[in-house]
Amino acid sequence: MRQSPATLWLTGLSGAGKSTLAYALEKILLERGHCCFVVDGDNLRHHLNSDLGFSAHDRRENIRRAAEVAHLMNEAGMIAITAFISPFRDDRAMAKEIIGLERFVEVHVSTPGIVCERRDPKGLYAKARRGEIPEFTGVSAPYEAPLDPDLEINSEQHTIEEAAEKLYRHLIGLCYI
Ligand code: GGZ
Repeated sequence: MRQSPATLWLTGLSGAGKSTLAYALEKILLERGHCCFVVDGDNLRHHLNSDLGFSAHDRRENIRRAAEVAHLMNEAGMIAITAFISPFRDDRAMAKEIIGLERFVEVHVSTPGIVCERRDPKGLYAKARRGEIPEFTGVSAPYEAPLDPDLEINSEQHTIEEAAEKLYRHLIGLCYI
């Protein structure tokens, strides 16, 4: 199947639906014969990046390593789908440089904070509000939304299948697949 490598960089708050969307898109791509791989923040933090915390410095290193992994995937010809909060514009700009301007597609999963907090699937927002998790994005640490993302998806306004299909069509529109 013809494809050119790209990295779909999903950024958004905890609970915005980044990972769910990433795996839904992976499923579509695999079913349609494309070669792809999900690089997930929660996952990487249990393994490759288990030495890192959530200070601005550690988040930057987290993003740097994630971008290097995505770059390797792209070099191997795969489409990479990353799911990281990646809250700082500068860090996302660094990721774009590592991956390459022509391969980097920034997707803002823009589910509002209030919705993410209401969902709170792991109870992390509640813990953060009680002061049990320091520097929690959206509560006690900043999230800098992209100013000009390639694509914006609010998981409140679409089903996951619709949102994944929208990403798939976007890849077609950009001639990656
Ligand atoms: C934000 C945190 C924090 C703090 C733990 N701030 O929704 P989750 O739970 O399953 O995924 C989140 C994950 C964020 O990791 P990232 O690698 O994406 O973060 S970053 O890009 O900012 O480096 C969340 C959990 O870790 N988590 N503590 N303080 N999210």
